[in-house]
Amino acid sequence: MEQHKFMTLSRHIIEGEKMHPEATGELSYLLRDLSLAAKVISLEVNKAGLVDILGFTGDNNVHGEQVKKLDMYAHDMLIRAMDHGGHLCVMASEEEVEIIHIPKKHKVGKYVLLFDPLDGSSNIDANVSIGTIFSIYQRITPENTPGTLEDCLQQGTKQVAAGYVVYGSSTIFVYTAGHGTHAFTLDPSFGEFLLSYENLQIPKKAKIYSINEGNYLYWHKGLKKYIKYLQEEDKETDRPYSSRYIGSMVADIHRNMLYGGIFMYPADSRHPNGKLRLMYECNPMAFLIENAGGRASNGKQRILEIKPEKLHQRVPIFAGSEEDVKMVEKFMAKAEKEE
Ligand code: AHM
Ligand code: MG
Repeated sequence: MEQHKFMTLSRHIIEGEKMHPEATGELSYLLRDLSLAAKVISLEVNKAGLVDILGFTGDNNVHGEQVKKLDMYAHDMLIRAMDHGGHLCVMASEEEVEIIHIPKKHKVGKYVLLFDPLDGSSNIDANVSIGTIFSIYQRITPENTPGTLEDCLQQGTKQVAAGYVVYGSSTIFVYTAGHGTHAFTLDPSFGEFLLSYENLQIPKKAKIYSINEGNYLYWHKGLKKYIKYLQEEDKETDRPYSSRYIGSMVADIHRNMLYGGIFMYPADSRHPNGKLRLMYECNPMAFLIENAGGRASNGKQRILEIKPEKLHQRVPIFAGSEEDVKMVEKFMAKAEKEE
């Protein structure tokens, strides 16, 4: 049996930076701090059924949705873990309307951090996997000044690193610093993330589709045709596909990373921009997926090339196995031509 390399997340990050002589090591510190926050959040998520933390805070978040206590816990924990390292100049969270400044008493650095502290939180009560998603950029404003909204509103192609943490049957930290996408599993007994998949490669084509079919009535004509196509029988193209939808983006995308497949949160007649947020969910996932050989688009354009206009902007997303994503794009373009 092949022996796995015994490699911790921190060592992997440091070794990755060593291959780039221009690197200052700061990104390693940032990722290390993020992994610490992930461990603390993971502990709390695992305790959620035991302590009185379930239920609503009663507040609404910036999108008008009810916020659960654990979302706010994760949001606060990330800020506490990240605001004093001296590497960040500004942050933004899906749970806060405005950008988050680094307190004046701390040094500001050259990086920008955007995060969704606990995605899929409507699943907490049912013990379904949820996750943290993050995205890191270099600042574009002058050094040693407070970071601004302009630093946060950068195109996805400018990301220097991105990742997610799945809190599931085990806790898994997946990251890319632009050279492959790697996954690490938390060993709860000694609290280290250990390498479980180096250089994840999403199969070019798979037979799983993932979408909320309850919205069928409101979909684009091309999308309706595409889903029907996936359900037809055809041995040559290995159809019908299987449908798998957890309703927790991190878990759905993580499954795609391992088995391949296509994840979709499209625009529809009720939600012209879809549901998921460009800066906190789609850009980091697109960066991870492309680094694993997959594809992510809004149906017409690469997610990473969308010019951000607003911090909390939503975009449609089709992401996963390259050939599957290309196929849905084709169906939608064809239907548009026919209109
Ligand atoms: P959230 O940020 O409020 O948790 O919402 C995001 C989640 C994603 O994890 C998931 O893909 C999607 O919402 C599911 O939405 P729906 O219930 O409309 O299918
Ligand atoms: Mg979210």
